[in-house]
Amino acid sequence: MRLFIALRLSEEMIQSAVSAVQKAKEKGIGGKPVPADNMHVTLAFIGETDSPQPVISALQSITFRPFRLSLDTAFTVRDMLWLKPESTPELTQTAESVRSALSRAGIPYDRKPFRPHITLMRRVRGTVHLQPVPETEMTVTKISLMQSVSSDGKTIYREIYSVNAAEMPKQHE
Ligand code: 2AM
Repeated sequence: MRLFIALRLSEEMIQSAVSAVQKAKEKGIGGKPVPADNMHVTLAFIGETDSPQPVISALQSITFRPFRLSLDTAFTVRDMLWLKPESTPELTQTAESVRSALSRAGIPYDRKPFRPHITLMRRVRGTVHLQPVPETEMTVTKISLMQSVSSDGKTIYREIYSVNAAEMPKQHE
């Protein structure tokens, strides 16, 4: 099975992403839009593996607090249109925690440096830089283990496991 670890997006975030695709099209950008249900931020790409169990165990060793994710700009990179979330220490730290947990467990993953993005379109023709994209933010409360399943030329991503953020300590008055 083909696996990756990702942050899934809120409905509102997906709507903003879809409207960025629309804006890019209005600016003459051609290409293949990513279906709204497939939009996500990849934290680590694992690829083909026999069983998800070692990855699930690695994810269970992670602790993280809920954090804010907001959108920044959308732009073309090679033949893709990317939507960039605002780069925050919490986002970088979360990707690092996931990657360290995989390394500790001896699970191979793509070691390319973390460049947070949501792919909006593939096989893009033309270049564009959209700024600002609609101001949208969400609170990340879980990290998802996703399986990529391809059939009939279509790819769908299924969440097969998720780990929730630790609760914030209660404020005492
Ligand atoms: P992309 O959107 O930039 O293509 C599922 O394929 C997810 O894993 C996608 O978000 C994809 O990023 C990401 N990914 C990261 N490294 C990858 C790799 N080496 N091969 C395929 N997908 C990769």
